[in-house]
Amino acid sequence: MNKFRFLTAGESHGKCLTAIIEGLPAGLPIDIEFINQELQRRQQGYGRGQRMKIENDTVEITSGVRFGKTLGSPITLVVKNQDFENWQKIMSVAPEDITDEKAFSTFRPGHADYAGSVKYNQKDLRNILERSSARKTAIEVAVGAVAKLLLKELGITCSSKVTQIGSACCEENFHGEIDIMKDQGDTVGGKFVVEYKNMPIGLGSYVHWDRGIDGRIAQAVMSIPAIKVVEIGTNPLGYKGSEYHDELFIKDDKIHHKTNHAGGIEGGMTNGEDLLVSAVMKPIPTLRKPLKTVDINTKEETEAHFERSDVCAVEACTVVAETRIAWILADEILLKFGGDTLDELKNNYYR
Ligand code: EPS
Repeated sequence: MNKFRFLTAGESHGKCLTAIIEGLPAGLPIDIEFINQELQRRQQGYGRGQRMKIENDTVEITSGVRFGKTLGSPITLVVKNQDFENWQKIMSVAPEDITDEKAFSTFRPGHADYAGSVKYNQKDLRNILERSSARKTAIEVAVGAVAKLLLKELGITCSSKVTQIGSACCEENFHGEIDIMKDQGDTVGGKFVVEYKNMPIGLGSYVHWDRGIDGRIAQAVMSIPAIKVVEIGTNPLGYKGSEYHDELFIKDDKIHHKTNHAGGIEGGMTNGEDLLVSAVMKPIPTLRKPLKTVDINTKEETEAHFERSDVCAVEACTVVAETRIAWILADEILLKFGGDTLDELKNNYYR
């Protein structure tokens, strides 16, 4: 069973996004400013849409923290949707408020609309869009920021960078690529890498398929909306074994690897080298110049629904990926080192 557990709730234009986290030790300092900075990072990046001008994501903590430190009890986080003010009637929970304002019936290819409408038997695709929207990644980042605070206590640090946007592999061309796509009413994806430093050895295991930390990280990153590829370390295609594998050497009584093609994971376990995770995000499927599709009501071919969206959200996605990896690392650390208090955890960790 997982040690660091949580659920999130909330629709894109509903009142708020909520999370309840369970499993953190007592005594962990909670820096709200840090959580808010992470939320701000997620809102940024060239190519974001109008929604990010409306929102100013900040967290409210309503349980589990007293005088700046965790109590060991469940922690509740709330991020308000500022845009709810404009959607109160449309997103009302009351049956008498039913309306077809903002309803839509033309599936966006590449989005959850079609499969979601069949699965949940919905004719108003708004009922699919609202929770499938990447808006929920805001509360996920807040949860990840709390996990990062635990990692920071153990000296584990994180960074990330965008390595490709569309066909542009050089940072100087990223904005140009996004501008071209915007002018064409199109969208663009890209690739990024996340790095965690000062990693402990032995998180994860080879003993069962579901205990490999590489598999857990891959799931956490792959299930971010629009992610299609996750890589750990160097993509091994085209390498010989003798070129790919990282030779070991000893210096000052410590064992190191000469290179880090493995990206810090061997045999489903962290090996003490930097953790390197890359991922590829597809272009966002909501297009100003819509693709061909079918209307769920008329069953006729038509053009896909368009509503306000981002041209490119790869930079924001790096923050989401960082924080999703933080969930897994926090969980594995608590599983391996345990402790009901931060002091107990630290004693076990540094022993
Ligand atoms: C997002 C909020 C959404 C979108 C975007 C991400 O807000 P709205 O739908 O009101 O514009 O901007 O989500 C998508 C493009 C999507 O397809 O899910 C956010 O907070 O990141």
